Amino acid sequence: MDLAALIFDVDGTLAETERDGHRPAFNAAFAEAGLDWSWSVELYGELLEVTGGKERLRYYIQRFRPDFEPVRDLAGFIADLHRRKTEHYLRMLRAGAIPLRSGVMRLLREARDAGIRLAIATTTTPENVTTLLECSGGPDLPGWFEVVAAGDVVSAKKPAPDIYQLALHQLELPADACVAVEDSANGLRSALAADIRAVLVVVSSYTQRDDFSSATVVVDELGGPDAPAHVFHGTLNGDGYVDLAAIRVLHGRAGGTTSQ
Ligand code: XBP
Ligand code: MG
Repeated sequence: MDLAALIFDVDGTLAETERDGHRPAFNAAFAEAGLDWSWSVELYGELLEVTGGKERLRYYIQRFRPDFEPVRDLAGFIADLHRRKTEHYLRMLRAGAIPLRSGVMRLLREARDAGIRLAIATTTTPENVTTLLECSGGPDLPGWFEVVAAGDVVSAKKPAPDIYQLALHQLELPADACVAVEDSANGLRSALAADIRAVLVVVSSYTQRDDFSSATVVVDELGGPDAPAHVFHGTLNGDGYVDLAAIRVLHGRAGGTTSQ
């Protein structure tokens, strides 16, 4: 199939949200709830193995706070703490604290101008996606995405295929008409498990040591005309950065067709 859509992950891919966004938001929620928990940069890297904020909180309690007894049921306690965390995170986004990564707006604009459809497949909470797009990209940016598949709408989060399958279903497209753009091994596994064979990985601060050997192309940044991307794996055709022409070629190499 010809390339019809790009499906983007959010955290780590559109923006470096984890270390200085989600992590301090969790810590602020802990402090607000009177908990003496604090997630360091290093510990958070370990916790990122578990996707989804509520799932991450549950894992942390089981692994690091086995004697912790919430005053109410654990699921309710986690949901409440996570709600507080989301409020803190949204406040940071509204303050413009987290910019989009380099080349993101350029690539989105190029794809949109060429009639390539745009979608999101992410583990994070839907409001986080809309607010990041609005506050870091511009008020119109959320409207550029035809499909936003996010958070708890599926029962199994990445690396399960469910969120990519949902995005494909809502786009009404087969997997071979799409390219997924990801930053983590969990995200790569999720896209591949949904049969999307063309996956571009843009590594992020926490994922540099992940195994990306099954990705089509792995780069450090999307880059731009004045900032070439460094290629870790695969071949990036074109002018040395990720533009739509390069994406069409990688899509073709992964089994799609490359006609314009
Ligand atoms: C992102 C996540 C999310 C965020 C936090 O993974 O795992 O949990 O860390 O967001 P991916 P929430 O980039 O693979 O989608 O707290 O809203 O879940
Ligand atoms: Mg990610």
